[in-house]
Amino acid sequence: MPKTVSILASFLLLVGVECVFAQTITIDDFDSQCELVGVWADNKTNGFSAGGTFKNGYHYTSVVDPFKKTGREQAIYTPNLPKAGNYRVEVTYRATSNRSKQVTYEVRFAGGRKRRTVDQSRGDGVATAKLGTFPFKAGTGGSVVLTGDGGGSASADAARFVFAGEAGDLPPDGLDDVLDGVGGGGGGGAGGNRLDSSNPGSLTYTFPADGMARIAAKLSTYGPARIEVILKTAAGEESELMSWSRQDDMDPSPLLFKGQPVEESMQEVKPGDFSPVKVSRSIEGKKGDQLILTLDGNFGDANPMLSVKGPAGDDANPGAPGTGTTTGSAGGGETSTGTASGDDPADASN
Ligand SMILES: [Ca+2]
Repeated sequence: MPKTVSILASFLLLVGVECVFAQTITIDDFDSQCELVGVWADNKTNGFSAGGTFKNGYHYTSVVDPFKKTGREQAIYTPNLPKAGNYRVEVTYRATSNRSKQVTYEVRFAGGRKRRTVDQSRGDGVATAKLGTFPFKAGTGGSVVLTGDGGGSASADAARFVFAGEAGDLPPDGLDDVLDGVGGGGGGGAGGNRLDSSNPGSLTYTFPADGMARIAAKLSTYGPARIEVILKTAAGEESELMSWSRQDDMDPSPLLFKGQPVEESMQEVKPGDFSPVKVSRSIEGKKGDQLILTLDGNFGDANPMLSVKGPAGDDANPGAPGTGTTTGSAGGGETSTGTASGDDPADASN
């Protein structure tokens, strides 16, 4: 008997542990953890089809009275995460052809922020945008913020946070990702292979063997500033790989990589309003070749960065697991997978 009880107790303990921690936390637009800022309409008010959305409903910003949007609408999803770790973040919305092509989602995670622009006009019915996998602390410190633009309608349905492993087991950098505003706190500035506003200047990275190194750059600044990366071969030949100069936060000048402008390094958030975006590039080198990185200028409160990571197995920035190591989902953040569900023609008026 005692043995049976013991086994039963163990079983219940196991089941109990499993039940305590939900792998996926979903916040609906009608939940209290989703704060809607500005003027929002919902499908129920106007009798539109829910289009397969979570909990049978969604909100949207309308271009007509009486729910006409102000242009400053936001939906802020704040999960109460039971456990620290990496979470895959996805959002759903009701896609229709009259939606905005530029709905911004900003993921605020432990150590940084990442922004993605989603075209909500693609697809028809409920659609999902995968924003990537990010480290979060337990609790309510992280969030996803949807911001509509001044043009078309934006739609808000659910945000999902799917547990994807312990923090520290971050997947390797897989994409040229779009990372916004990694704060000094997450910078791990002690690493010798990262420059930022608290640690500007120059550093030299030497290839320990033939292989690839990965350089990430983002030139956020409020005053004149520059980034420069030079490859110096073991034979002493120098070539400029990256250069980026901006006069201030209004300067739209893009990063030059091997002399060519990298358009994606500056994102036009709104017409005439540009924002720098983190860009990563892989560089091939031979043993003994050097990369000379320089970041300097008058940044003000901005958080520029320039870093280099060595080949696999030679993480050039040990001890700073949060440093820019965010990875977009393999499908890319801007993929929206619309499912063809019964469209509501009346929706076209919102
Ligand atoms: Ca919903």
